[in-house]
Amino acid sequence: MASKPPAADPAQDAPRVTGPKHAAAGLPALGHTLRVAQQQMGVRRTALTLLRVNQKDGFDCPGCAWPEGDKRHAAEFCENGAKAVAEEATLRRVTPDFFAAHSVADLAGRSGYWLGQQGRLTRPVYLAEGATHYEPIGWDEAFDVIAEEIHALDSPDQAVFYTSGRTSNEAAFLYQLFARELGTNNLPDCSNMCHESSGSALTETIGVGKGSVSLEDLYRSDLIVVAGQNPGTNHPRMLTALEKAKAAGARIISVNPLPEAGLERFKNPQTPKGLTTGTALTDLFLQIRIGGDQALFRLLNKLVLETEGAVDEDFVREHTHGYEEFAEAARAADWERTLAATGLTREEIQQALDMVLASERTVVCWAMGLTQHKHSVPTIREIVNFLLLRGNIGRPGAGVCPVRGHSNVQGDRTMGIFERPAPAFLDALEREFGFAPPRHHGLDVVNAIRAMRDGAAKVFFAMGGNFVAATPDTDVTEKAMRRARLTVHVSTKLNRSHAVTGARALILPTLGRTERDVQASGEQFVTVEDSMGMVHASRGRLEPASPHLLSEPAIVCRLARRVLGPASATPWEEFEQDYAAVRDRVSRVVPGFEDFNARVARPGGFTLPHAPRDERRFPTATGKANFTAAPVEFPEIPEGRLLLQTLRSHDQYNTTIYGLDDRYRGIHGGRRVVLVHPEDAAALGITDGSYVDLVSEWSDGVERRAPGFRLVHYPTARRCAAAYYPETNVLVPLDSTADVSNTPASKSVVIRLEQSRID
Ligand SMILES: Nc1nc2c(c(=O)[nH]1)N[C@H]1C(S)=C(S)[C@@H](COP(=O)(O)OP(=O)(O)OC[C@H]3O[C@@H](n4cnc5c(=O)[nH]c(N)nc54)[C@H](O)[C@@H]3O)O[C@H]1N2
Ligand SMILES: Nc1nc2c(c(=O)[nH]1)N[C@H]1C(S)=C(S)[C@@H](COP(=O)(O)OP(=O)(O)OC[C@H]3O[C@@H](n4cnc5c(=O)[nH]c(N)nc54)[C@H](O)[C@@H]3O)O[C@H]1N2
Ligand SMILES: [Mo]
Repeated sequence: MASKPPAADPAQDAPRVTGPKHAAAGLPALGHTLRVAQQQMGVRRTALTLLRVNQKDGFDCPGCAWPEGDKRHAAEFCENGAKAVAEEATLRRVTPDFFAAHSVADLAGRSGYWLGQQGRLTRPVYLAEGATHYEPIGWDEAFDVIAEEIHALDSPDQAVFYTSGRTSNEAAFLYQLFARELGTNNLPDCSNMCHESSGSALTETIGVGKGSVSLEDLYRSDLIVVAGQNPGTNHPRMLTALEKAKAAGARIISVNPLPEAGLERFKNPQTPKGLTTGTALTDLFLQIRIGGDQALFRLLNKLVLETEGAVDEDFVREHTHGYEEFAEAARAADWERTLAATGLTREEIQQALDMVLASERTVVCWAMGLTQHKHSVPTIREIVNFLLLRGNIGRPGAGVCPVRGHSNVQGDRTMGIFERPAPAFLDALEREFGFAPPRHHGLDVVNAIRAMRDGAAKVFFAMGGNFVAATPDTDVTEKAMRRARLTVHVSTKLNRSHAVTGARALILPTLGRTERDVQASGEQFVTVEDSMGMVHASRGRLEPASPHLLSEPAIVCRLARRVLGPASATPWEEFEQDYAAVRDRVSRVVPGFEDFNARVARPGGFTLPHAPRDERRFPTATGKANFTAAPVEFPEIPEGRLLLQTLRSHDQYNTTIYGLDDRYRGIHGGRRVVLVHPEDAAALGITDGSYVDLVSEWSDGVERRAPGFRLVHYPTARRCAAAYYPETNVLVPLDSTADVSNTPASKSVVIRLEQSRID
């Protein structure tokens, strides 16, 4: 059956489809970068700004958390980093006139793309109770509004303090300090939706919830497995590292339901070869069914166990715990069940095994393709089993590499942005600041939504991000948000969360990474931590988008002074004036930051300690690296249904939409597409180019529907489908989360397709 686009197509999309590409980057990417950047920033600003990205005296790219090498190129940025910079350094401005012209209801009817295109926020604005429009407000008055609502709460636990992962270490440290002095651990963050599953699995098994490899380790490895990650779009600089690793002899297995162009072939624009053929990256592509990874690694583990001499017995004996129980579970792994779970063939798994056995030094990299399923935590634990078996942790060229998303999401967690802080961290805070921090756990993202939905949380404060668009179950979440007494967003750009408000609302505009930050003691810098535990300084040089902006640290300090009043012994004023004073405190509270100010002054910064990597010491409950033996799970896909993953296009940064193309997947001019295997589409009786509604099926029986998606034939794994987030978040049930980590299972959504109604 064929159908036309529905009349009320929500995004007015008209996607054109040209089919997937087989290589990423190269000259087209460079041209694209400059065009996008110049549209936002003009030619001169583009040149000045892009040359400072990721330089030792420049600012940290607000794109992803991939680290920089020690030797920097003049152009140490990628196409998508440049887009992130352009988005922030744009010359477009949202002024008070804009808010006078557009009511909140009007803003709520606009697309995320349109909102983002309006430019940088320039003034604090306030939506009074019952008002239809935001109006300018002074900073002091804005803090008065917040203080009034917080003081009216029955308990500090009725307030929620969200963080997105761009916030600097300094701002994050101050922010958690403020929340805890107030008396709550309600510090949900984007990590709850992102790598929480990795953190949960790694903390339990190796004792540190972070990756254990450096760039050097990648270059020294024999085998790199890239599972559930699309670096060509989301971590483009990683392709340079993979290329270098290959040149040094590494082989690459990619495990993905989609053939991602960047992993197939990389055309590095900074090398002569890159301008012609480029480098083939993947040696073996395992086109896995969504959610089949735990089964795959379990079977590989069985096969390793059955191979004479393949297990690193010395390592296992000396450094691990739980081997026998794990080995028993692994030996029971079943070929037929694994083939069903993965959709792979015996030959493919055998080939993978041969590569695993041939490797002395193996790294496994992963991202959202592994973390956003019900069984994500046991899946990542199984990867740890896989590495432990052959002694691949704490050895050069080997280890775990969860590739983090937001540029400082890892640092924010290190600074204490966590709803379940470790007692040792709270003890250190207590010693340093002389107050008793709350010990009971706070709300994560999903529980914060539940609390707002149920009226148990009444003040929502966001340090960056776009909460209503990034979180699952859009209808539920938006209703929850509207029940709040007050919603506050510290933001650089306009987004949907500003249009879905509590009874009262504030937008507090802030400096971005690219901008100069001058406080009473002079010009400041901030610090960030990348995905590999490197901490370094970031200095913006551009004039701020408006003279009315405050930095994130300044906002927290003023808010804390106003809300906590003289009862707080913390020198908030001093912290605002001089961020070095904040770093002095961090150096006494957070292990690994001793002598912070001196060490971060060195070009390139310093690396945080990581006991498993540095000394094969595993700070777990058993004092060893823990093997685990969870039952193998994989999603069941009912007859006539598909399993949907919600992912990123090449033209977006999470909920920020840069444009309507997904160049490497051959989608142009629209985002409402659903990628389906041609044979699955045929079996469902739906032709390429038809318009369908995606209807999510979940045990609560509630109908969740995303209307008007153009079906695109695509070589994805069978019975799987893919569509972009955030348009599809409406389909992800709030209660569908990963066990243990409570991360929304946004890569495992059971859907049916219904032909769209034509009005
Ligand atoms: N340009 C750009 N850069 C970004 C971002 C952005 O939006 N735009 N976002 C940043 C953030 S916050 C993050 S967390 C990262 C996200 O980086 P990614 O994790 O690369 O992001 P996704 O687009 O969600 O892609 C998920 C990948 O996993 C695959 N996958 C899905 N399900 C499965 C599965 O069950 N098994 C396996 N093996 N693979 C699966 C998908 O096909 C896809 O290739 O990127 C960061 N960098
Ligand atoms: N269905 C589905 N849902 C997902 C995902 C998925 O794969 N599928 N991925 C999840 C993941 S991995 C993540 S990390 C979350 C992302 O969730 P968030 O981090 O909440 O969302 P972003 O879209 O990154 O936030 C963008 C907004 O941040 C603000 N901003 C940008 N820079 C700054 C800054 O320097 N300071 C301040 N204060 N504000 C700034 C801008 O106003 C911008 O509109 O989404 C999650 N949601
Ligand atoms: Mo993320």
